[in-house]
Amino acid sequence: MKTIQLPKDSRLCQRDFIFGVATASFQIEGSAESRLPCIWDTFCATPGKIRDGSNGLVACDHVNRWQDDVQLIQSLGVDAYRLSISWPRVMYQDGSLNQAGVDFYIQLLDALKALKIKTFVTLYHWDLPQYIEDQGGWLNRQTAYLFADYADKISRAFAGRVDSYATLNEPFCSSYLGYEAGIHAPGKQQKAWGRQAAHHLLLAHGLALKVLKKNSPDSLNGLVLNFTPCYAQTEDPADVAAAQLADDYFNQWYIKPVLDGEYPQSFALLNEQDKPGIEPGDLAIISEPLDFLGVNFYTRTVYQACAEHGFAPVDMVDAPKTDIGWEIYPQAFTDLLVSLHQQYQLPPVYITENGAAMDDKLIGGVVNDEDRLAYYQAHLLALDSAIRQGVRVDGYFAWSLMDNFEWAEGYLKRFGIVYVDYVTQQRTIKTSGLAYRDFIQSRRR
Ligand code: GCO
Repeated sequence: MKTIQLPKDSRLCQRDFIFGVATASFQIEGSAESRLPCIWDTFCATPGKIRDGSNGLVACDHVNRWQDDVQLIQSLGVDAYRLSISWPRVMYQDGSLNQAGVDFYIQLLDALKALKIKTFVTLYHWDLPQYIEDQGGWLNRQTAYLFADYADKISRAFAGRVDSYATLNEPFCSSYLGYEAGIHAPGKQQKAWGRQAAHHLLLAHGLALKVLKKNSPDSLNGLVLNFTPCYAQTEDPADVAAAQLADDYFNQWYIKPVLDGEYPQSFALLNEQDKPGIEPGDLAIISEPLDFLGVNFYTRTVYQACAEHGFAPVDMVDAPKTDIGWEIYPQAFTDLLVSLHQQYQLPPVYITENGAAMDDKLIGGVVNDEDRLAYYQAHLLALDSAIRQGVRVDGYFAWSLMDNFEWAEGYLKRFGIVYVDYVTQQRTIKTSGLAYRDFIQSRRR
């Protein structure tokens, strides 16, 4: 069966539940010559950082092909499209707007609106202007204020064309992967830097959210966080404690300041030199109430106790995995949403990313990605289960509309429900994309 099946009484079968597809600027746009350099251009140009040595200079050539891509989005029958704005494409170093860059997005937003496709815009999906990184990037508190200024100017320029704004996509990735683990741009590698970047990103979110509520009161304004639920390898209290510590450090660190106005208690376990600089009033700014919370989910991680670091990930060698090596464990999707619902006063939730990298092959013009379709089937059922347990979820976006630049993996990992031939730029809807389309349209009968 090459279809998606859900119980007829599922919330996901209701017409007002929003289904969409998602992308991000650096991953699809190309046309680097018409924007300022960003930290990912610098990272790609650093030997050894990107697995296939690629970059985002062309990517999916979306800036030149946006009209065809809008038709592709429409052909999938989705209710909404999630995109991100390239900060270096719309602003110059002096803080003035790059009108050509702004006009690119205005024409895109207008075209989507004309087709009655809702627009979910993320203002920061990791492509920090390099000139800001040169001034310290997210280690510099001033960057939070530069971000708020960008949010102010771009939301006024878009003037009511946007149905939803998210300030940031996944501050965990920007801070931990970019400043602590060193595997994402800008490739810095110190615990203190990761925690300080996280704080300044959360501060940037709070400052920008207040501006968006003022400039765009009719749009849903919020934040997108990724969660990788942490499970204990055994019921041994040491393993359970390890999983809880990891959950604090990788997940709760970002949501608790935003929803509760405080860091997790494990903040106190940080060495003094690793604690971020926090100024009076910061947590009040960060916890500006959200209209919605975007949740990105892919997989889980299992942990065991570890004397040196407090927790150590366990490789689930026999578990089913995607092509990027992430365990396929849909129960964690249900568990995550139910646990967030139990821990916090959640605003309405949108699943802003869910999907899988698979080893796709284009054969005779067809990509028969039944493995990805099975992933979507299992995770939509898992989402249905969480909703039946009381979690309010109003929408779901497949990551991704099309294969694209997968950060440190370059173009080696394909997440799209549409296949991209990077030589010809030909788009081909995969079996999973056809099934996603057919399911979405079946709700309209
Ligand atoms: C993320 C990013 C996406 C990734 C996707 C697959 O969640 O990491 O938002 O840009 O491409 O998640 O890793």
